[in-house]
Amino acid sequence: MAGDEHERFAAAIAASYPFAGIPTFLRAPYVRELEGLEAEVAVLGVPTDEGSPFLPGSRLGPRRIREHSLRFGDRGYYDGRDDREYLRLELEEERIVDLGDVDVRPTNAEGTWDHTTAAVRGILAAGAVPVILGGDHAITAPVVRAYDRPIHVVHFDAHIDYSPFRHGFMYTNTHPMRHVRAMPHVASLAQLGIRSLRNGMQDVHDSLADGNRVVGMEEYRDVRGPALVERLVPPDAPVYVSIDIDVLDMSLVPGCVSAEPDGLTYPELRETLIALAEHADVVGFDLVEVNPLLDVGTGVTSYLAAHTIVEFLGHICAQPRWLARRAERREAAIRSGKAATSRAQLARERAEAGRGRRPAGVGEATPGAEDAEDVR
Ligand SMILES: [Mn+2]
Repeated sequence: MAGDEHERFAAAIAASYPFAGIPTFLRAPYVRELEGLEAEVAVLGVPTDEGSPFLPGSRLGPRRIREHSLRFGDRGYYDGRDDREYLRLELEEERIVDLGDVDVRPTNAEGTWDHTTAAVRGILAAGAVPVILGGDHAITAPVVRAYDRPIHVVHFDAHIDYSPFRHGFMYTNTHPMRHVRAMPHVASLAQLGIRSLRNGMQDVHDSLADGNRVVGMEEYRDVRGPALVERLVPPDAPVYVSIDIDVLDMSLVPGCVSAEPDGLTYPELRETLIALAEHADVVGFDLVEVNPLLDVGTGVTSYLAAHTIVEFLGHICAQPRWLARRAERREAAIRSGKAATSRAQLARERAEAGRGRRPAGVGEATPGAEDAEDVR
């Protein structure tokens, strides 16, 4: 194909609207190969709900969250509160990639866990930060065990998720934090938003006896934000964050099997996530327990999950420590002769190679770009 013919073709099949195209998270490139990965963020789905003793369906969470992420488009987002754009450069320069999903092993929880741990280890070895889409909450245990250095874990949930291991019953979404606490590299565990009347007294007492910090709604609302985060983790410490969507109030999450009353409002969750991004070094996070089978027609629960991930990720990537690390990586790449290419260069190269990706470069006029901005 000649140059302009190719460009017309690429523009003709570009997906501008959220209902079109193949849904990767924020339309990040779908990558299957970790070798030579330059990306800083790797999205990975763990589509299993075999740890759900009540209603199944959260295995469909990763797919639906990706679909709703497309409503933010592929150019990041603008926040009028501080009059700035988030994630734009990260997407333009393909610093975020989507690795697709872990290969789950139906009826073989240990097999699924092994694949999950192996996938996350690969992401960490490639120097990227994993962003994990659940799945039910059981998946947090095989994700956290993939880290090979000391980390702190901050857990948002209505439930304590600290059931004892009995008769081989240990792979459910009521167990992950007991696994996490037992891992030698987990320096501390803080559990926030814990409030369900179905939490067992013994489970809560066990968590406290193991030295975990359990923050109920009263303390959460009294302290909140930066002051709360300072109580939980040391400044600049590596922190893994696990977000059960049921930490939010029941009224916000119809598509969640374990929704509970008296939960966080979105601003209450948001301010603590942003405080964590600023105060600590977030080295990975997951969002779990979205169940599209139970959701209302608009998919608000999946939308809210995508919204939470996008906003948290936006603030993580905006931190000075993150920008400094990026500069270091770039310099190292230049020194080793493997300098990262800009998206504009990549697009041109791809267009020349005839591989059909939309040739939308930084600051370049693209046919249909005005329409593409309006993706909500
Ligand atoms: Mn949970």
